Amino acid sequence: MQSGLTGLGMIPGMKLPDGRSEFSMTSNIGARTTTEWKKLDSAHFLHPFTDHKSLHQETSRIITRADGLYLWDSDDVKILDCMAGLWCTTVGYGRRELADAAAAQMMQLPYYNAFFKTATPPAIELAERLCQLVGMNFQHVFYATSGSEAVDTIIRLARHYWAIKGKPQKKYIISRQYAYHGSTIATASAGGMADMHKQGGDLPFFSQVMAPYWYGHQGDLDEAQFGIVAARTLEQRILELGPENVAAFIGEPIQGAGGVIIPPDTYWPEVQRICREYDILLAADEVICGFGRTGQWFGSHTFGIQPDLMSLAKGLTSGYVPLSAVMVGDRVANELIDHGGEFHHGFTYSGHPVSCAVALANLDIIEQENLVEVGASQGKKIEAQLRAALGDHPLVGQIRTKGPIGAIELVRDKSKREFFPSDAGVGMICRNHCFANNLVMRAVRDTMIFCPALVISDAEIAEFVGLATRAIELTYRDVKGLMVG
Ligand code: PXG
Repeated sequence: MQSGLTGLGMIPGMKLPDGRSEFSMTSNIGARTTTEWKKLDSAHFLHPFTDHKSLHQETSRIITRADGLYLWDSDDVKILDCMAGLWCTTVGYGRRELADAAAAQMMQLPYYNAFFKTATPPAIELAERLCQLVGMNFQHVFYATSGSEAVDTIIRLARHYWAIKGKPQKKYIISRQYAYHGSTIATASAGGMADMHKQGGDLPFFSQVMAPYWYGHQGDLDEAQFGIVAARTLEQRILELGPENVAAFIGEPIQGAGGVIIPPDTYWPEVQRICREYDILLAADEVICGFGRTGQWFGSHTFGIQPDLMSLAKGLTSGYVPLSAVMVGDRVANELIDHGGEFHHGFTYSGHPVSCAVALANLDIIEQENLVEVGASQGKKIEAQLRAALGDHPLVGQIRTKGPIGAIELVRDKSKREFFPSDAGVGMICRNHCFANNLVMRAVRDTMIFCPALVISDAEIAEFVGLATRAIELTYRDVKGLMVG
């Protein structure tokens, strides 16, 4: 057997930023064959969100390297990644600037904590920069490592805030159907995924209301009317639970893992009104929507939301290293600082200096390359080209985008907005065709979703639209028999 390091080779000419020694981080994939990697993977690696028995029968695809929007597998097959990893790689793969920032910080100060009246420059600088970028009434940042930890922090902060205000009974967190807020016990409970509730994510004091999913909701309401109806399910639930028992509403500006549910324009203003009227904190989970994903810096900017709390992760570092943050608005921060006493909460890696240094370099790239504007305009091109190629396709019920994030609804009868029976697995059939054609596009139910890196070029857009069209056409051939007409 090889030791863990035998797969790492040195590439001459690569220098540490201080010039002291050469280094390489390239994995020598030739160290094992694809068959060996797959066998070892099946033997030892329990993947997240996976049916392990069926994966063992199918085996994994082993991804070995990446550049720009492309991945390569262990057989050197090139794959177009239109999911930015898992909604992460805003600036694309292979950005030397981020590797340099990590290496320089590791040599300068690889780790120190922020618990005992200490802090590190990257964490301080990043906090200032995030406050400037988010704007509104945000002047404080709390760091964690994952999106789940950030949302967990929001839950604890919201309850702590009300306890400080003398209302400890205000504990309920309201979210929505199809919401994804993480996979810890609390965040799975906060989310709206029934399968996660069944597997231990069923804590008390959480409640879900309707998602603003106009396309998926049968009925005659137009989008604007439906947005109000969906928002008012929150008001109804607050009244049922009693406003004196509700701490916060949490929502993703656009629900990502739930199927890129883009709410009608009427939705968020009504949610904001309801939260204000009943004195409920409003938390925006921007783990996916942050950093240009919806056409502006943050989803809250895109939809005009003024949240009290905001979670950030993924695009914060483009996923190169783990880091998350909670933006704490003045209303909560002032209470916490002035009257909160000690907040018994934090993580070993809160404000990790290497992660913060990478985040700063990532923000530099986004700013220097105008990626928020670029992403917004590339998103428009994606939508126009998808409409041209697939708008009239009988399987395609709706194409929707907001900046460089979007979805394609696959339906049985587009004239009636009628979906296939869920056991037909049409989305999964399409995802498999994408994968077989070396395109990463995800399926949520029968909704195909995409969120390419903001650096996607015109040629890559054309390639994406071509591959997506091919996969949808192949899916159509498979499922035509189930369709109406
Ligand atoms: N909030 C949102 C909005 C997310 O999308 C989390 C919190 C949790 O982040 P961590 O870092 O703890 O995973 C997420 C994560 C999917 C998928 O299937 C999406 C996520 C994670 C895993 C799978 O689209 N989002």
